[in-house]
Amino acid sequence: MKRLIPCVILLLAACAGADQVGRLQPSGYLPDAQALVDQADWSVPETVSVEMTDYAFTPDDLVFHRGRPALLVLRNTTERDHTFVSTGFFKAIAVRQVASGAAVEPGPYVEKIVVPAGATKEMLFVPGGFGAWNFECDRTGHAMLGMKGVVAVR
Ligand SMILES: [Cu+2]
Repeated sequence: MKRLIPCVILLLAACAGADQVGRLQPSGYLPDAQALVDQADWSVPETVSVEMTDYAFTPDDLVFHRGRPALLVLRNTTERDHTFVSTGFFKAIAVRQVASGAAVEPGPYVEKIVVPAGATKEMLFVPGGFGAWNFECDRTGHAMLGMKGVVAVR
């Protein structure tokens, strides 16, 4: 019975159709994320727009720059929900906020972005570390069908 409980919790998390954005620092994330957010100049963020379709991200090769404030726009033009997930990338960035219209979720940490059918999400962030990581939509089967890509910080 003891072994069953973590599985149930994982299952619930997988089904929850909500962003995971907030103040609590998950293990392995930037300890100074809030300071990076507070110190950044947000007047001219480096902007990358990505369209989410069935089943692709376009473009699927994203590049940002360490220390340079950035805006990632995720536009879902389909009739189903999609997500943007990249644990490695998320661990290396400090997030000011994830917004959808007037609805704003403050960071500095993000573990998952859900973009509902027809919606757009905008993430303001500053990369704190170099690297290149895979990203994907974590809906069942979507990555296998092509909904994945690579995001780099140079
Ligand atoms: Cu998807």
